[in-house]
Order: sequence, then structure tokens, then C-alpha cells
Amino acid sequence: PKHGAPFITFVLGGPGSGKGTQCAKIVDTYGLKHLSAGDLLRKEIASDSEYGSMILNTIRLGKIVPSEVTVKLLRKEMESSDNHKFLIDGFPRSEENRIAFEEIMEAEPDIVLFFNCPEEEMVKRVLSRNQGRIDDNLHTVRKRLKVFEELNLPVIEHYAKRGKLHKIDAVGTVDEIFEQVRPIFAAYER
Ligand code: UP5
Ligand code: MG
Repeated sequence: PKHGAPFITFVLGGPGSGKGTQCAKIVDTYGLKHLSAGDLLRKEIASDSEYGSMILNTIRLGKIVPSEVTVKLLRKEMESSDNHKFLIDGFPRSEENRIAFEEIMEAEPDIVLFFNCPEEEMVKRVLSRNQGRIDDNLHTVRKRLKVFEELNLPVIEHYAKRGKLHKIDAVGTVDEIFEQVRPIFAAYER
């Protein structure tokens, strides 16, 4: 990256594809700053902010929170971080998200990871997670999968065309999957 510019990785994949799990391993090994858009939004709900109830209702329906809100949260985290290598998990979820981020942050990702996982495996993982997430029920998972296909796949396609996409087979053990991820970051360590 050019001097002073952040190093940005977007981590994409459907609900339960293993984004958060693999991000934890990337952070441990390569020391990037993990920013989960979903976690930031859930923190907003918990903190009773002005957007809290709107965000809660949006997540409950498996829909996408307005770009301005999510980009503002990401921007705040990025600007206050002394680590300039970011692992942005679960964002952008639509072309509109992507364009808003690129315009407001005046930055594009260096790397885009796509955890490619069959739907039935994603459903199984989400429904057995048991962490009390309001969107981890069969009805909302179906909706999340539909929104992923309709709105997130075009973003993945966009970055594939730009030569930035790394498609990872997200079936297997956590360690087997990480072995596909490792060389992508190792290449930047050299
Ligand atoms: N697990 C992980 N890896 C496994 C493996 N290899 N084998 C077997 N099990 C495995 O994993 C899910 C579960 O599977 C866990 O129990 C894990 O142990 C197990 P996880 O790593 O949590 O998968 P992840 O892809 O992170 O799943 P998550 O449910 O978090 O994905 P979503 O994209 O659905 O959730 P997110 O938090 O990003 O977004 C939630 C909602 O917030 C969205 O639906 C949307 O409404 C809203 N949102 C926005 O509006 N805008 C945004 O920018 C972001 C979110
Ligand atoms: Mg997650």
C-alpha cells in the first residue's frame, strides 16, 4: 500500500461460513485489527444508541443496515486504531455498501477473502451455535441466505473481476480451512 494508507482485507461469505472463526486465527497469526461489522452493529443495539432499535429490527429480519450507519461505525474504529492493517468481517454486504465505503473512506481493499460454503452446512452451523443471537433461527437464516445471494454475490463478483478475490473452500476443519488462508497473508510478510 502507498505510504500512510491502511491495509484492508474484506472477509466475505454467507451466514455461518466461518468468517469470525477464521478471522480470530488470522489475528493470532498475522496481527491484523479485526472489525466485525455485525459485532459493531450488535454493540450499538446493546449501548442504546439512537439507531439501536432500527438496527435490531433490521438484523431480526436478516436485512442490511443502511450503509451510512455501518460505514460510520467502521470509520470510527479505523480512525482511532493505531494498527493500520484491518480485517473487515461481514462487510460490504451489497454493492451499495461497497460504493459507500470506497467513497467515504477513499480506500479499496487490498485483499478480499470469500469463504465458499454450501447452504445446508451454513444452516447447520448457525442453528447449532447457541449464542443467543436474535437472527440464529431457521426463518431468519433463510432470509440471510437469500439476501447474501442477491446482494453480496455481486460484490464478490466485482472483486473477482478486479483480481482481488481469494475464494476459499469453507468445508473441513477450522485448521484445514486456515491452511488455505495462511499463504495469502504470508505473501505480504515477505
Ligand atoms: N464453525 C466455524 N467454522 C467451522 C468449521 N470449519 N466446521 C464446523 N463448524 C464451524 O461460525 C459459525 C458457527 O460455525 C460457529 O458456531 C462456529 O464455531 C462454527 P462463524 O465463524 O461464527 O461464522 P460467520 O461466517 O462469522 O457467521 P455469522 O453468523 O457471524 O455470519 P453473518 O454474516 O450472518 O453475521 P454478521 O454478524 O456478519 O451479520 C449479522 C447481521 O447483521 C446481518 O444479517 C445483517 O442483518 C447485519 N449486518 C448489516 O446489516 N451490515 C453489515 O455490514 C454487517 C451485518
Ligand atoms: Mg460472524
